[in-house]
Amino acid sequence: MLSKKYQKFSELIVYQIYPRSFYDANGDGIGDLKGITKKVSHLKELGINAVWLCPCYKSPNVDNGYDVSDYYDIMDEFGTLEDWKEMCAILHKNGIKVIMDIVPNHTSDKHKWFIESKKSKNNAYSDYYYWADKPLNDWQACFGGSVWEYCPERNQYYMHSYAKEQPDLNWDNPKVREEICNILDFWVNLGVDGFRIDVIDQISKDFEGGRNCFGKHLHQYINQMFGRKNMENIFTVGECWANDIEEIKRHALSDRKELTTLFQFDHIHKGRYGRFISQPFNLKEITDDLSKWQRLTIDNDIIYTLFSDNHDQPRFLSRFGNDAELRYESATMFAGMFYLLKGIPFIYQGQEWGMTNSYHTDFNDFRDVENLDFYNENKDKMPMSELMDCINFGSRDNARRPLSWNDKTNGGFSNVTPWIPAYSRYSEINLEKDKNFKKSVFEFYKNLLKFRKENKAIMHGDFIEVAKENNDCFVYERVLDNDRFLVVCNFEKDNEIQLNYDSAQLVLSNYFYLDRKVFGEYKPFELAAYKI
Ligand code: TEU
Ligand code: CA
Repeated sequence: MLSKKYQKFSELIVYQIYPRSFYDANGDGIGDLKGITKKVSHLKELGINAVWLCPCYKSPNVDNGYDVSDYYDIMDEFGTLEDWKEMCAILHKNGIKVIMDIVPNHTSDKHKWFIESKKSKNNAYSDYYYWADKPLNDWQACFGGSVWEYCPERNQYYMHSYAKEQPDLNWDNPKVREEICNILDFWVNLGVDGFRIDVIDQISKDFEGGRNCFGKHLHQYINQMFGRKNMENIFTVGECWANDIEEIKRHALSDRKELTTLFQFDHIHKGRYGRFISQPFNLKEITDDLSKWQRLTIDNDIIYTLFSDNHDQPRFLSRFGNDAELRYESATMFAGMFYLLKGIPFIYQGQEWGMTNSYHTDFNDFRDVENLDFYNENKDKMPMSELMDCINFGSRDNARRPLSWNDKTNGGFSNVTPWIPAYSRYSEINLEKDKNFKKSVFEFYKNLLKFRKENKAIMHGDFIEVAKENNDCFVYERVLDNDRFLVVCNFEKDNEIQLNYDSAQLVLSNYFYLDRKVFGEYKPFELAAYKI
């Protein structure tokens, strides 16, 4: 049974904001903090109670803010610390908690620590990063090439798990740990309610075991950050690629003095090979992952995170659903499929009105550092049209196109040319239009979240999968004492579900049924929830 404090955390419904693409309030083509402040009423209407802000610290933006050059200040394009305080106060006034994204594994190469560190082998910052006379291994960096980069000033190599402009901090240096703790305290003192921690598993490296993560000190380092008194009521979600429950328990959650929860990515890898090459898939593979992790987290008393999308993934709806004639049906079915499970819902901006992938034929329309890498590696190996298909399929920019608030210039995001070309379908798919449709994705999200908040069985109940043998749907019960619900998520085909629940009453439907029996024929991407 979860402690009271954890019960409270598990009632969060988080909305993820990628500030650069959310809303441009001052007309320079870049989303900003004032833009978030302006849209608080939208968040309130949706019914979320927390926002996670992707990094908004000072940054040269090689990796859009995940390369931080000053953790104590706001990036110029986004505004000032005063703007942040104003935004935070307004969110709080509306009952919305603020979760900051902290990047402890690496800094920007323009951070003063690195600028100093690379000057010599014996200065105050020389051990803030990993330095070696020659590459210590053949590990590959996430955005291409070796993790080891030569630096002429020191005549040594430094390590970078991501772009070469993102040197990894040396967490084995106690001074580094202290610096990060000071940064966390600074933001806690300003009133933040939680942190999303970027690649938490990588702050301790397992050099002997040959893994760039889950080193032997991870437990200690996380505890040093979050096991402190002032962190007691701070919500923390770690980003980490663990797929072994024992590892998660051992490293991240033991005694609950470390992280509240972490993201688990198994389901996100399906249907592709690497990032840019698509593979056939069956939705059952994904729901099998969800089902497996429901069981594991519930049995081990761990809070799970429910998400289909984030800023690193193409739109789930386009990858796994039908983003053409059944767009409404798949957007809403997926919402029900994830957010009626046990765990903390995370909604990524634009999901709530069914934004899809964006289609572009010119490589100049893309911005992400990761695309460039793939492009350079493959431009002589594949025909251009095939290369562009891969990039359109897998690019993180799919999630980073400016939000389509209405059908005006650039989807109402900004009057001027945005930092990245607008979402290709904004005149057809935008919030204003969506709200005027009978089939409104936004309306469905509102009802769904309201339903979730009103029913303890959905927030806290057990999960029992049923009709497992039917490969074309995902059906589960949510149960808390006498309170019982049945959720039917039908996949893309018409499908007969042979289950009898005699007194079941329909409570949610994306096909506008007022009543229907559990037993029977379900339509493509139909979602039906019943009180049983
Ligand atoms: O992502 C870390 C991560 O696990 C990568 O695999 C990431 O998913 C990337 O998309 C690889 O294809 C985090 C952030 O979420 C991401 O935006 C950053 O680029 C990265 O860390 C480096 O800070
Ligand atoms: Ca702006």
